[in-house]
Formats: sequence, C-alpha cells, structure tokens
Amino acid sequence: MNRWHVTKRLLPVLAGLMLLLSGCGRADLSTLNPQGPVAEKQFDLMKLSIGIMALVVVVVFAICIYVLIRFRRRAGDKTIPKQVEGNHTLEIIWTVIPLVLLVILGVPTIQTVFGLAKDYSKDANAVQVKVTAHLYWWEFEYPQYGIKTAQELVVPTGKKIQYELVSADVKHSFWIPAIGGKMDTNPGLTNKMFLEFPNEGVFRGKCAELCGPSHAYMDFKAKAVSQASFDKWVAAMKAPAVTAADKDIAATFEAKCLTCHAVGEQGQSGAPNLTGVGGRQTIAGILYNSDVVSDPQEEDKTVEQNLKDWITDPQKIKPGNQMPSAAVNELTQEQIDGIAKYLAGYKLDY
Ligand code: HEC
Ligand SMILES: [Cu+2]
Repeated sequence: MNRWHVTKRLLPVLAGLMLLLSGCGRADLSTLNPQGPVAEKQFDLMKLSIGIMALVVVVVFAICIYVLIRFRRRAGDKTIPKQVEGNHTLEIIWTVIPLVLLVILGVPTIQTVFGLAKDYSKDANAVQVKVTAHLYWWEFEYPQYGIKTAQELVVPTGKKIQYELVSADVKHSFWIPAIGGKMDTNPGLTNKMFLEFPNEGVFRGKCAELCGPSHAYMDFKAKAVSQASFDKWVAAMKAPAVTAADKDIAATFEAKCLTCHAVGEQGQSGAPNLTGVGGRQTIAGILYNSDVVSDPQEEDKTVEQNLKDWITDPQKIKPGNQMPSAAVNELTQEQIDGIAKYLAGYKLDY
C-alpha cells in the first residue's frame, strides 16, 4: 500500500475524531470551557503542561528526524562517528533544560494547588454547603440556613461556596467540570474545597469515582442564581411542607415514602429531600423534565411522566439504587399516578 492509500484511509478517522471533539466545550459541562475562576485556573494549568509537553515532543522529534537523515550511514562509509560519551557540555545541557521546564511547570502548579486549597469555612460571607455522596445521589445541606436538598445544588452567584465533602457509603468524587473540582468524598473523612459561580446558569455535576453499577448515572445539577433568588429559595425551602390535596394520596405518601424521604421539616433523610422536586431539571439526576428544561440531547418526558417511571421501577433506571419499586412498596397504579401528580406540582417559586 503506498502512502497516499494509508492517508486516504486515515482521513475519515481524523474527520470523525474532529467531529467527536467538536462536541467538547459545552459551557455547562466542559473543563475546556471554564465558567468560573477555579475551573479557569485549572484550565490554565492544563494548557501550560500540555504546551510544555507539546514543545518537548516537537523539539525532540525534530532533532531526531534531522539526525536520522543528516547522519545516516551512506553507501561505502566505514568510519565510526565522533563519540560524545562523557561530554560535559552535552550532559549539562540535557540536565538543565528539563530542570528549567520542571520549574516552569512546578511553580505555578504548586501556587495554584495551594491557592485553591484555601478554606473559607470561617468566612461569614461564604455560603457553606455540606455535601454527602450516597449510592447514587447527592445530598446538599446548608448548615447556615438549616436546610437540606438533593440532586440540585442551588447557589448564589458571586460568592465563595465552601464545601465540606463526605460520603455515606463508598468512595465517590464531586465534580462540576465547568466550575471546578474534582474532590473525593470519603466515608468518615471530610475533604474541603471552594468554588465560585460568576454566571447564572445550570451546570452539570458528576460523580468522578467508579462507585458501583449506577456510577455513570450519579449526576447532579449546580444551579447558580442571583442572591435575591437564592434568598427566595431558602425561604421557600423553610416554608411548611405542601401536602397532597387528595387525603388518600397524602396518607399513602406519608406511609410509603416519608419513611425514607423528607418534605419540608417532616420525615427522615436517608433519601433525597423532595421539597420542590417538581421544579427540578431532572428526576434522580438523570431523567430530564421537558416541562422544566428542554434539552434536545435528552429524552423528552414531562416531570409527571418521569416521576411515574421512577416510582414504578427505580431499579430499571438506576440499577442497584436504594429505593424500592412500586411493587415492593405495594402501590396501586392509582396511587402511583396520584403521588406523581402531587410531586410534579410541588414547585418552589424563586
Ligand atoms: C427505602 C427508602 C425509600 C423509600 C421507601 C422510597 N424512596 Fe424514593 N428514593 C430513595 C433513595 C435512596 C433515592 C435516591 C436514589 C438514587 O438516585 O440513587 C430515592 C429517590 C427518589 C426520587 C428522586 C429524587 C430526586 O431528587 O430526583 C423520588 C422522586 C422518589 N424517590 C420518590 C419516592 C416516592 C414517591 C416514594 C413512595 C412511593 C419513595 N420514593 C419511597 C429511597 C426511598
Ligand atoms: Cu459515585
């Protein structure tokens, strides 16, 4: 096969790769399109290290190719080339250059790493959030306000958000690619990190540590809103819980669901707090609600339908998660529909 043939075959592969990579850079998802100062600093480090590595590769390959061609053995040449073993000048050159490169790489890296490790937990202006990772959902507690939510982390723009990160079970990792991270969550050990959200918007969060069969579905959203909206949200979270209008549905919900879940102040919290769940972008972090957000890349179902699907068979959607199916919970179709309708209408105004 001649060279042109090989190139011709590689072209579609390269074109495909380009197409694939052009998907990178989504402002709500990508480290390559940072949306906050922390992610920006991390991106700067990536650019610096990739730049240095690329430079080394180019220079080394260029010298290598030049030497291969320029000093190749020509026909009839029997001489032995000049030997450079133990040449001090050369040895100093190839020791000093990597040393300089490492210093260029190391100084900003250490500066950034220590800068990003700053602790704002005593800063009265910072918003404190305690993150607890569970198989396969995220709990967000705001100790300053005495509220807890799940799957959708609501934060005000322009403030330092200081996180305390732990896990309730196995090791997970908290990551909002466009904003910053990632940081492991461990059982029994608290990690700290701060992030900043200069712009309003909804950013996608991920678990970045293989934690079980539904690891890839362990998504959450970080919703950055204005300070006024945030205050409204806090007040709405603290308001008395809204119960189902239908008495039977309210009783079923209390008996079958509030054993694990909480709405408002009632119930326990071994499961996501469901206060205002109907207004969240997703159910369980992955089922997009078409009436709250329209995302052409995701399946388009209304929040009520997503709730029905989830309550009916959560194991089908997130294998291995801790919520029992409707069959195990002994719910009739009528009860499922009633509860889904109630929760879909449970929205917070902020
Ligand atoms: C044994 C405890 C348990 C019971 C009982 C239970 N759930 Fe759950 N539920 C969970 C857990 C755990 C999750 C988180 C699953 C995950 O995402 O990994 C969850 C998730 C959910 C979610 C998604 C929440 C979100 O933030 O997106 C909804 C909605 C929900 N449950 C509704 C119900 C309803 C309605 C009932 C009663 C019919 C119920 N659950 C009964 C444990 C329970
Ligand atoms: Cu995880």
